[in-house]
Amino acid sequence: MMRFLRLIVCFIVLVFLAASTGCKSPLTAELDSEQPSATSRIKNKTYQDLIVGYAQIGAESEWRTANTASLKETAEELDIEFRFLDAQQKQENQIMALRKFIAQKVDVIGISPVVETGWEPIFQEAKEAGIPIILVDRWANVPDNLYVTYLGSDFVEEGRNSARVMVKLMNGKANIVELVGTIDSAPANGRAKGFREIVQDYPEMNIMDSESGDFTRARGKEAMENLLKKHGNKINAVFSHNDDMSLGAIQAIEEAGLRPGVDIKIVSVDAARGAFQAMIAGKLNATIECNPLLGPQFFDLVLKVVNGESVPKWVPSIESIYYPDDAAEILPTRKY
Ligand code: GYE
Repeated sequence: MMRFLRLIVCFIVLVFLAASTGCKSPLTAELDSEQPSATSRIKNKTYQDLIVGYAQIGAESEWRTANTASLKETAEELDIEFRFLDAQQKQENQIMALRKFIAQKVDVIGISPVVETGWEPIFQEAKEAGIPIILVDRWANVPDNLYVTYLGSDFVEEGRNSARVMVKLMNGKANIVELVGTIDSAPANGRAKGFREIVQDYPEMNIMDSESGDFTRARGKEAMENLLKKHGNKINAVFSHNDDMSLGAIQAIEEAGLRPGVDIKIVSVDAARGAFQAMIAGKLNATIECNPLLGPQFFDLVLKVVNGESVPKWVPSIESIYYPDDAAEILPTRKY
């Protein structure tokens, strides 16, 4: 009897707890959902209501300059309060920028993480402060629940395309040196991986050496000088992770008395104006497009996120491949 009474008391307590903690039976939940919820009654935010913080990597390349301009121009057009910080290619500066944005209680944070790793603690801080993070251009290696979406390119596919182009250009036989972007950055990791995925099926496509040029023209030139010193005339192909490093490499090759684009074929990534000019001059053999004009798509995502709309976990950019043949015709249409 006592046991039975105890059971009844437990049941009543459980029912009471469920009711007071908002636990609902499927039926009551369904009925409730027909009423306008508190959030749907709140008016949707517009661009003018928003404060957006953005932690940019730096100004290392033509690509980055175009990317920054696209973000700033779009923010201005849409009349958004845009707080932009340039981290000069240093992760610690990006972390400081994020901390600042959290203290300022911005609505959304956008970031192009300079490297892939080391973001979890600061992303966690933003999450605890209720500020959503959108990854732009570069991906960060963090659990899915620490960012809302990633807007950017498929770097592995860019690497695969670079290799496909290189295989054709060299008829499946080459001594390649690789100019690597910023070490541990998503584009450097992805492009290196994709390139190898294709090249491994061609036994005579030999990746002789790799050196980082940190995505800049000056460092690309230095890296190419070192590689030429080490391997001399053996090199007949360069895979460069971006156009700025390719332009640096072109200078180094010319200074070594060789013809870039002829003695040493070069395949590059970005499709910036400088690459088109180099192709017209016959010094670069192809460039794989990586689109930096992400401003409009970024702010579109920001608005959706603050208004609770669902967004895909990855929004990829649409990209092409360009060759010297039609470079002169295409150059005037290029926006970066
Ligand atoms: O390819 C390079 C830039 O993250 C995709 O960064 C971007 C890369 C781009 O410095 O030029």
